[in-house]
Amino acid sequence: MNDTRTFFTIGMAGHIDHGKTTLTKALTGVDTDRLKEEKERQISIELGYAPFPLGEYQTSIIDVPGHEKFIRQMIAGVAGIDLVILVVAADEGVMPQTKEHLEILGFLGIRHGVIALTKSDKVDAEMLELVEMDVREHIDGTIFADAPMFPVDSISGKGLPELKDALIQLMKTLPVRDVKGTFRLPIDQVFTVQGQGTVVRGTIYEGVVRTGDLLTVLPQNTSVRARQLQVHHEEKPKAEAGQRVAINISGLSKDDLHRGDVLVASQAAAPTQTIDVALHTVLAMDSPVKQRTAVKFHSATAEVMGKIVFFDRNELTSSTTEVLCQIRLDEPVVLRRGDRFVLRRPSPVKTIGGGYVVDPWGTKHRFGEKTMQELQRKKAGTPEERILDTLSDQSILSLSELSQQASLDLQTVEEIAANLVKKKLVLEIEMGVYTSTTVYDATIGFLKDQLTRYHEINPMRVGMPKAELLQAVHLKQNLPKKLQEWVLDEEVGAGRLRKEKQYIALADFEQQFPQQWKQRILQALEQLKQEGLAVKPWEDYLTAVKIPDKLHVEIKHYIVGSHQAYALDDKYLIHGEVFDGLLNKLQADADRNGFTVVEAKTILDASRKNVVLFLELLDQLQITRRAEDKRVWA
Ligand SMILES: Nc1nc2c(ncn2[C@@H]2O[C@H](COP(=O)(O)OP(=O)(O)OP(=O)(O)O)[C@@H](O)[C@H]2O)c(=O)[nH]1
Ligand SMILES: [Mg+2]
Repeated sequence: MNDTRTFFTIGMAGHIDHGKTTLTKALTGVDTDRLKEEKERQISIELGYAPFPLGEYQTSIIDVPGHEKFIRQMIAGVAGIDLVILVVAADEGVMPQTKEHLEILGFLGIRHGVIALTKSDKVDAEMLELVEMDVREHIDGTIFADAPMFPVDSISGKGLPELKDALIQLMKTLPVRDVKGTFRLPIDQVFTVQGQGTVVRGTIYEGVVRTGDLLTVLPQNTSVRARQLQVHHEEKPKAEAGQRVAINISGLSKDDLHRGDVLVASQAAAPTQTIDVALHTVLAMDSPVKQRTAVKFHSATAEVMGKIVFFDRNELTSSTTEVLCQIRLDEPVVLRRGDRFVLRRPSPVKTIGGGYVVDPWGTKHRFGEKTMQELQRKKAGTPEERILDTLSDQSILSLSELSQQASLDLQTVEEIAANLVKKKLVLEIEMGVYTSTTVYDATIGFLKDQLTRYHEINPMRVGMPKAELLQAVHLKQNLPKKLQEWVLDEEVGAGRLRKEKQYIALADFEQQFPQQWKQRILQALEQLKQEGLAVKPWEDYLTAVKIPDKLHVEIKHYIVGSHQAYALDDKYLIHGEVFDGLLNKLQADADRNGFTVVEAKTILDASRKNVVLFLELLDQLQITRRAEDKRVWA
């Protein structure tokens, strides 16, 4: 199984009727316009999702509506994506929502995409060239400036192979999502499944979720359990950042949940109503935005009304520089520092701009230079945030490394680290060496995933050799072995993992025969039992029931390790019950002060050779020992 990143979420974007849904269907076979109203009006209204296997990648496409009235859905849809297909119809060229979607993608920090010129079958070569130039002109200076462009015809399929190929190439270069972060899922759909209860769906922003996890719904602040996870209708034990997941949760009904609520693994994210932000405006604003103007604030799947507050001006006109200001919201939302947002005017609805959250827990500030300086400082991050961010990035660091990488002096780092340890956000692995709780939790997760897989493949082994486990997790997640080792010790100490000699196992793992071969192996064991001490080589029993050769060694290890059988020598085994029976007989009938091989042979009634082997086994197990030509009980 390949553990490098293989799943991505691709978003569609583009003007109404330009062919996003048709292209989605041509690529995936899924018609994402499912609603009756969508069919009747022949426009998309809600977000559509389609699994899209692409070479070695398991991607999903999110189809968004292009109508200007449904920009909210569009923002919710593209907020969590990795890359975008910007759709422009060749017979129409760049239209208002082409531009607006482009702006929104920029504000949301989407960095990667390709452009599809749909309906290319409707225009001639000359027209196609003109449209290409038109599009190039509009993407000049945006992040799509260098994006590859492909004419396609979604009806005949022409141009799709090239488009797919470009997507694959792009995915090869995409960065890995932050699976180390604390799990966070902005909910975009809530529904009830007959007989199962409430299910929420969304794209995972950060972290990993596993079946059974205890989660919190914000802003309600209610605990729920993730009863079952599905990725594109297939049940999975876990899902991680970048994947679309449906989670069946316990404890809340459909009416208690809404699009815009957030499912989190801890309280690291809390609802807030006053936020300090860094804002970039659209280039062509119709009229200035006045102090305390009502605005619509969109972030991830949430849309909330609020007021914009400036501290260095009374109105905002189009600006090419960043403006630090505050948004006061009418309702709580869940945000983290660095989260992206889009601001729109409520009526007539127009995008003002967007940017990122500088401080999710802003307070009331005074107008003036002092506040602006404070906002500048916040933008650079508090020392705590810098330390936590650095640890999340680097996993484990010493005080001096932390001081260097977070650009803080040693004494400050020492004080803050001690404080963070008290708050249980940071852990001290050894004197002066730290990791964060988030990294610790992620590490346990990776170790357990690895063990789960190992147990599945090797159900007969006690556990995974520790060195192999550390190496596997090190290779896949680049987590230092020192950190893993510490986490392992803690988990073993707490009884959540088990350690036997150099082998590590999940606490509830039980060794067993592979399901597929179990019956036959039991048959072989039964045969072995029937034959007492007059056994054939063990291999023969397995071969007789057609167990593949490659499993022989493993099976022998397991049955001997679990005392279901005993090894007389390299080749011969006797059944555990036979062993017990013979031992009892010998203990009952042999002379208490010692016995010879000949005497034992008479009692056990077996060949001399096997009796000798059996007695040697008893010596080896320290049940008996040799004393000159006799054996005595040890
Ligand atoms: N000839 C031709 N027609 C196309 C092509 N792509 C889409 N169409 C047609 O264009 C119309 C609109 O297509 P949709 O896929 O619904 O457009 P959309 O972008 O999803 O529209 P909204 O979701 O409402 O924004 C449909 O009638 C399609 O059949 C194409 O490549 N060639
Ligand atoms: Mg559509």
